[in-house]
Amino acid sequence: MTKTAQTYDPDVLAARLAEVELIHGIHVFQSISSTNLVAKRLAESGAETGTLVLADRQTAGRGRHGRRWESPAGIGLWFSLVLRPQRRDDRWHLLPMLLSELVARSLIRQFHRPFHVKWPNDVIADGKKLCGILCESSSDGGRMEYMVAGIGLNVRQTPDDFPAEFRDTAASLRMVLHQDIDRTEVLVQLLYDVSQRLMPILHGEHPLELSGWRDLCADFGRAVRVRTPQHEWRGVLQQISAAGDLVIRDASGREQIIPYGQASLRVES
Ligand code: BT5
Repeated sequence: MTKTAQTYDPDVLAARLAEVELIHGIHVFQSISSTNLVAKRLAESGAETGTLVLADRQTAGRGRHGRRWESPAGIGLWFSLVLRPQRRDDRWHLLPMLLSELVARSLIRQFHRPFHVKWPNDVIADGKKLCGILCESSSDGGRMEYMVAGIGLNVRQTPDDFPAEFRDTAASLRMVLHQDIDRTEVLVQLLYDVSQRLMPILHGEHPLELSGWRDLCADFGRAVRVRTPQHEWRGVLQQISAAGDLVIRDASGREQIIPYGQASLRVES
């Protein structure tokens, strides 16, 4: 399969996203450092909820804990949203989990095949990472000022487009669906679906909860390795607590609870 060039047309995007309640203001870039960085700057200068920052390419795309997010031109969806929750909620730190569920559900609706979530911030297809989410927030005296939700979704890559280090662990929609995909169409549908579920939560009408996330996680009962900078655990994944913590049973039968935050999870079998 060859790849025809796909660029974003800001007018088409504005017209297609006009019906999406969440979206207020669209900033499209050909190449920027990181959509999260630009969205944070916009938020600092007052950008409202639903400001969308979209880049064809990121030169310094970021993952969690300073890791790199590969974001070449023409083949992925790299975007960030500014969100300003209207209600205090001590569960906003779970936004990456919620968003991974919403992305997976939207892809299931669009493409009628399974997609899964992996703790804490990934969407998985055929056991490989398809999408990663990075949320950053700013608060003032305990009050959440804004959050920036960054989503990176691989759309049109072939295996050769990924760097060798994660060629075996990364996937794109094209690789799992065996067809080329229109990025703009996926984005519009995705934002529509995210908006439907997120607006009532942002308005405080619905709680942020994880039951729907659990239904899409295929890792319960599997052997896992969990790492933090200080420690490593091995065990079988039992559950995710309401607070988003991992609950694993280790070889001696003891339950270990690993807080949501610094940890990375690897599924071993
Ligand atoms: C993430 O971090 O998964 C969060 C990624 C968020 C990216 C979006 S793109 C728009 C917005 N702007 C940004 O600057 N970032 C957000 P983490 O769980 O730390 O995973 C990072 C790891 O995934 C890397 O260390 C690589 O091993 C792997 N990786 C990097 N690029 C990838 C890609 N395109 N596809 C699959 N895996 C990748």
